[in-house]
Amino acid sequence: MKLSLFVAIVFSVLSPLAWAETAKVSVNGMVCSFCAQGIKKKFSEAKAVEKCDVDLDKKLVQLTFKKDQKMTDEEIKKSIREAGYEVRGIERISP
Ligand SMILES: [Cu+2]
Repeated sequence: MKLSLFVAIVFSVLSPLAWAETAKVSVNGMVCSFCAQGIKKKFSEAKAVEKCDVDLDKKLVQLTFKKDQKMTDEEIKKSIREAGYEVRGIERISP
């Protein structure tokens, strides 16, 4: 009984996150925190993006989309290109 209550609470807390689709975008040419800031700023203007995390070590931009919203590969590539960088690959993680 206690365990099932615990599980129910955990799921109710995590479920909004579980719905969100994320994309891991590997980006060429991103080397310093200024690059990261530029890319974050670019995606802060994108309606569908809830959160944008940049990992400089792995050269990864992780985009978390709002519920029922996402960007196509082309839209992501366009935004990265406009920020001055090149996309190497996009990996989608669906709930
Ligand atoms: Cu830089």
